[in-house]
Amino acid sequence: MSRLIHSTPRADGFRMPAEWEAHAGCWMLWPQRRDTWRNGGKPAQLAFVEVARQISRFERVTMGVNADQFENARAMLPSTVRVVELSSNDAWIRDCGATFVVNDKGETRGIDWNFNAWGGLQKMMYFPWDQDQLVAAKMLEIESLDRYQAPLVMEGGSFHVDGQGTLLTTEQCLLHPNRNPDLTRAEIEQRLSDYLNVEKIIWLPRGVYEDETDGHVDNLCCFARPGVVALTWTDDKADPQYERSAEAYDALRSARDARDRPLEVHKIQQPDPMTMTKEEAEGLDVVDSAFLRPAGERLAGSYINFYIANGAIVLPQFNDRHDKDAGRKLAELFPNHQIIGLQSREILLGGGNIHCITQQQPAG
Ligand code: KQY
Repeated sequence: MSRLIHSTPRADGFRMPAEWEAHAGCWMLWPQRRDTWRNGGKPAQLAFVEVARQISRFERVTMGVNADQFENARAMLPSTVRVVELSSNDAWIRDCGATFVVNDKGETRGIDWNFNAWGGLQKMMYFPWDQDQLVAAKMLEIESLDRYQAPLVMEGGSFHVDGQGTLLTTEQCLLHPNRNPDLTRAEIEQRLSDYLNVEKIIWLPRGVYEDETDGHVDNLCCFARPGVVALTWTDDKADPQYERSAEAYDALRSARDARDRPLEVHKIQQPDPMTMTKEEAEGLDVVDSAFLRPAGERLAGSYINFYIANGAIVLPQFNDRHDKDAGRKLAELFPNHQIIGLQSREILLGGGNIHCITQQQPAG
């Protein structure tokens, strides 16, 4: 049974743990929409299977699947992955799924954000998103965990926390008029603080160039531990990402966290600019009610979009000259984690990466 709780996590003594704190497991959703995933979804399904397989070596993985894909997903996924029927419109559980919070007694609850598919009808990523909106509540029903309904249009990829009271986000996303046009910055901060139990919000101006989420922070930078941040970077001043990373770097270096620590910032060189090929674009179904992805469009590739499992980092790789360097840098930042690089271009073609298709459930 999952009860709807009418107070806030902060009032009840719950907080969102950092991603590196112990997990009970990881949630994913199965990719199948033919306007997001090329060639009927098959290449993306193979990529998701590999992500699930690798994470399931370290923690339990649950894959939510629409009824018509249950048999296919069950057959493609290893038996170590739990497959449950859980309807969705697409496969971005970081964004539409529950965000988990814990208290000192080891209890876990979930936050159900108001999901509008990254900008509602203004963005028109796809329509409808009614099943995505139910994903968080269904996850919590399956786990018998109580649920907070947060009065904020937002996605899980639009913030990162250090588990010690600090939150990172971008102005480009959370202050975008297609999310919460009637709320002031101060009101948004209050809600973040009430629901995630944070004291300090560090606002970065913009996210990654051409990121269709309006600049999710989870593609730009993340905490590696309290006081330490990894940031996607390029030294190429002619690249539109340069300005964005440079302004984020300045904002991070001049900020202090909730415990008044300055932040150490590690630059992770981005992959060379990538674009969608003609063949890839032609593999997508054209649907009136969905975002069009034309050939030649820049893909928002970044190594920052990795998932921290219990004892492992599952890291995007792009067949790029920077792949190995990203792995080395992350191994330095996470000396107690095994680094597992996975080719993730098929996930990137859908508009996100490994962090966007996963959601950790803390051990509580
Ligand atoms: O980056 C993410 N968190 C999700 C990207 C979703 C894009 C929708 N096509």
